[in-house]
Amino acid sequence: MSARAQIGVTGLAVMGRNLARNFARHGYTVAVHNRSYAKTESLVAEAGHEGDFVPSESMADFVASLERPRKVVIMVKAGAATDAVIDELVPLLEEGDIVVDAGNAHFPDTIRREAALKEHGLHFVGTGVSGGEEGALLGPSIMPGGTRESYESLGPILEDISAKVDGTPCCTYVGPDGAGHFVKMVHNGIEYADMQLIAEAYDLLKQGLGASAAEIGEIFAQWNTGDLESFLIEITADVLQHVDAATGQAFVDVVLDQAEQKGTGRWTVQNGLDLGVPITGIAEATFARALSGSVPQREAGRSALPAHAQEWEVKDRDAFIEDVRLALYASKVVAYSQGFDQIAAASLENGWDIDRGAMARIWRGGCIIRARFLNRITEAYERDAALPLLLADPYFTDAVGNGLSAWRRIVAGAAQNGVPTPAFSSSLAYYDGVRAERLPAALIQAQRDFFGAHTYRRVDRDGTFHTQWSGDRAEVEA
Ligand code: NBP
Repeated sequence: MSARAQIGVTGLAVMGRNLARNFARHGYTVAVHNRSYAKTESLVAEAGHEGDFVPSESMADFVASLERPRKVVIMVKAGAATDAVIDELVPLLEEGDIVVDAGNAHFPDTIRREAALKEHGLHFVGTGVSGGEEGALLGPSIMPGGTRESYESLGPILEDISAKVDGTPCCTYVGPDGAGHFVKMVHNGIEYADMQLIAEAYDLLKQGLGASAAEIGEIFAQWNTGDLESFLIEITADVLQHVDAATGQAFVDVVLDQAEQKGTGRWTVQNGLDLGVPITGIAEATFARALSGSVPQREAGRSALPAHAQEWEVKDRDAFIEDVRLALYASKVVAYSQGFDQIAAASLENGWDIDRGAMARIWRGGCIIRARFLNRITEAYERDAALPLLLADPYFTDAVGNGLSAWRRIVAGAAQNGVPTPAFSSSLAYYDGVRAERLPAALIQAQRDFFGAHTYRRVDRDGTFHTQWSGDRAEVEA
């Protein structure tokens, strides 16, 4: 076996197969391997003409077919399968070789694996890949972590096969060890928030206007020509206009209203809690999916709980549609602002030094949350790399400020009319919270000191204090 492949892919289910084809189509000689040989054979039989593939049945032959330093991309089911493949690979590799995990690993696993492979002199590059099957083939958004040294030889290949926007690759070095998978996780969390906000906008238009799915689809198609232009808005317009062949009804009306999740939203929320970062948009989106799937509770609630809501009387159809659009945009800015805060907090905690503007740049193409609006985020972080709050960037302050009255009208209207808008409402509450001169947290600190002697700080002098609540109520310095 001559070592002539420039890159190898092990794990040839939908994602690995398409990624391997993408490398081959870009002129790379690609070593391919899968646990069961049938997938390798079918890839070479069906796509062999697209480029230069070097198939191997055994892992040893696969490794032997790679030029040094070897670059092996693992694309298997995240979790135990990844560890099994790593265990098989490591004894076959040599110092300086690069192992890329392009699956959807949880970032603490990536940190653990990176440390373990470093002991063997190997580079381990936990890499987020977004864009699903089609992205893997035609150009995904790629978020590689690991060492900078590994990026020097691996980066150009990944940039080559990534999506391009205005000629710029949707791939850049993210940061050490788990940084790439962390950023991919937050990307997925933001995707949850974006989808929930779009779903709430759809519901508002449906309930407020009594509009049909197709009519709402046309509104989304119109929105996709402006600031909201994005892959998710585009597919929403398409889905809403799709008719179910079996019944002739709007497709969305025949789909069961119970959303599922694979777990990345949950990971993002769990991490937000660990870091103490209020990612309310992502959390509400994750809980909204959970509520939709809470079948016994929904059955009980449906029959027992009165609405005492008003009939929604929308007097000006066009003005209402514009209000929903502005509220959607503002809520979306909040969700992204929170997600970027989470990246900043994790970057600080882990010493990752993540460039947030660059993350927005590599999400502009290839991935599910690709959107025109991401350019504005990159520009905001170019103006101030240490920006503490995306919402406070002048562009976003203006953009959200212009829609503020509309946002308040929509959230108030939804509450009065009994339409659940958890993400719209909590985003507005976050906005009002983060801009507040003074929050009722002062009372919470006083309560905590009362029942648990947790102490408090004062507005008028430095130090930490406790009031002797059960005694003479004298204040003592703690
Ligand atoms: P799957 O997640 O369905 O995994 C199937 C692959 O894992 C097959 O190649 C299978 O080999 C291999 N595998 C398993 Br299962 N256990 C193994 C083991 N113990 N040892 C070696 N190989 C093992 O594939 P996928 O949908 O292509 O996704 C691949 C990765 O990409 C996942 O981590 C996924 O989360 C991530 N991802 C997926 C998408 C997407 O849209 N699908 C998007 C982004 C990222 P076999 O053929 O021998 O059973």
